[in-house]
Amino acid sequence: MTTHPTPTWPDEFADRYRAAGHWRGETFGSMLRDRAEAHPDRTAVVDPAGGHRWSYGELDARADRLAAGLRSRGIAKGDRVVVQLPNIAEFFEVVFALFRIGALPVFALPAHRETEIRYFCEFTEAAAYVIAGEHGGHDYRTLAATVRADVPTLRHVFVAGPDAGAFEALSDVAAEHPALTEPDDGPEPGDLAFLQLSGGSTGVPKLIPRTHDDYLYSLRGSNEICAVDEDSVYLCVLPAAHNFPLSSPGTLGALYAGARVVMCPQPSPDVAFPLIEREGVTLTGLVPPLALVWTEAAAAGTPYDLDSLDILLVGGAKFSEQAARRVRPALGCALQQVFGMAEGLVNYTRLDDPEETIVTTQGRPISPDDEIRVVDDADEDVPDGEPGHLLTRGPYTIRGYWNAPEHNRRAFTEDGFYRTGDIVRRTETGHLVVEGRAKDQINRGGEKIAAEEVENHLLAHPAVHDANVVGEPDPYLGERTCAYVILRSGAEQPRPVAIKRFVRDRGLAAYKVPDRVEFVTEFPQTGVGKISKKDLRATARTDGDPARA
Ligand code: OOB
Repeated sequence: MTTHPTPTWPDEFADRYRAAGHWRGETFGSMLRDRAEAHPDRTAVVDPAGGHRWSYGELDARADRLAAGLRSRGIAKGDRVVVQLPNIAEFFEVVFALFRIGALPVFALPAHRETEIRYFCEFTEAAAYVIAGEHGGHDYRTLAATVRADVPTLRHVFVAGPDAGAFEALSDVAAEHPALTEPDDGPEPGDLAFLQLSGGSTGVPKLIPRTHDDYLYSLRGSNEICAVDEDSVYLCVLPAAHNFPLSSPGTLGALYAGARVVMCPQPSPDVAFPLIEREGVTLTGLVPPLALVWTEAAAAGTPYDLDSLDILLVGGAKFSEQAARRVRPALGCALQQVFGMAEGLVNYTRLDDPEETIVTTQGRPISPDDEIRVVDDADEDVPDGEPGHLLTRGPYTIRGYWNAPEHNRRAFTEDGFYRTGDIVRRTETGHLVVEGRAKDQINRGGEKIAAEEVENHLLAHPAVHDANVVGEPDPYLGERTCAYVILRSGAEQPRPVAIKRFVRDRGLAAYKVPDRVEFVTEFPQTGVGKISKKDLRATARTDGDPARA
């Protein structure tokens, strides 16, 4: 496979971002070392499921030992390593070890299955895959065995936790080797630190190359906006690898500040509320459906003391104004809306914004150097207050996806603005209100689903002639998926559940399996004869909502 050079910031921009003090020449490796030297005994990570409580000194030493072990297994600077771990302490041991040697974590989610993992491993020519043996009733070792047999570059599978099966336990990799205290050829601040996943709107997810310099700047900015300092305690409720809990301000923001991270093994109030009380959690981040559940649980009365909680961040999908208004009365904490994307740009409502702004907007950018354009279909700027496509460019927004030159020509303007695919309106205070989406994606309670990816799987079914996947409103998730399917002539109509099972059995993450399958004989068309997803969505709305049917 040819690997194309990773698009990066032109020199004039890089110089400007350095001169402004945004990029400070730090790496994640040096950041952890500095914190560990400054306060070795402070608690860095609490993992209630694994019974771990690691200080900064211990996390730093573990990262060193594992880095040395990984090197001895041939993992080198620039190598890609697919990391698929649940919310456990080892997540940080692994990613900081990789950061230290300059190998790039590829951040898979625990929900991903064979199809996604195989693709990440193949496409990035990954050298290793890191898993937790079993988690949430799923055996990742079985998946690893299949993928390893098929992907020749994949030399290692490392397993966090007690039973590595046929593979090597992380603890064995780390134990045998003297610590790698002074990596001589570690990464430079401008080098790539990791590859994040895009929510995507195409057949396969795109990979997002983030550098040490750019990501650390977004952490510093986020910490300032969310008032994170060394006394903060961040509860990681969402899957740790996702950009929101990772960096907004997230676990890495907390570690940057020398604060404490508590890994929440499950997002339900039953599990999270006692942890908030026990650890004195001060802030956390949730997607809207979970924020609703927490608000309801707290409003109904909880035996746990949630007094320590200062801030609830809600983002990943649109949070309705009504729901936003209920947060403070129920949970007794401030709300910050976050509208971010793994590609870069993150907007927050500010703690001192008026209540109306906090409940009706999705915030404003982190940086004065985040450039925002709101444009019409011809890329002409629209006036403030009018909806348009959001384009953005700035000190922590990528200039292109990893190894995707053709897609990059569509996803970025010639002068380097990222086409977010979001429809927004800018208020006169510079806050953004998300009005909708132009990209062919479903946002299922914060989990992004590229319609085309699911359509391709549906098309593989022998009875399916054509398929279109659209979002329809859901009171809890915001949106759920509906697959409209035209059968081949003469094919017997399968049961919807059989179609769903077919998609699941193709090894896809469960959240991508359509919530509803409708059989139709034709798709609505636009004036020029293209399929009109807009009209399909309108159908979905009426079908899906009994009140309107
Ligand atoms: C976050 O990142 P991604 O990469 O999973 O998804 C980005 C997309 C945005 O382009 C937008 O379509 C949607 O998710 N989105 C929102 C939103 N926050 C994200 N739509 C409406 N309202 C919001 N508050 O989702 C992400 C990354 C960092 C921080 C927070 C979220």
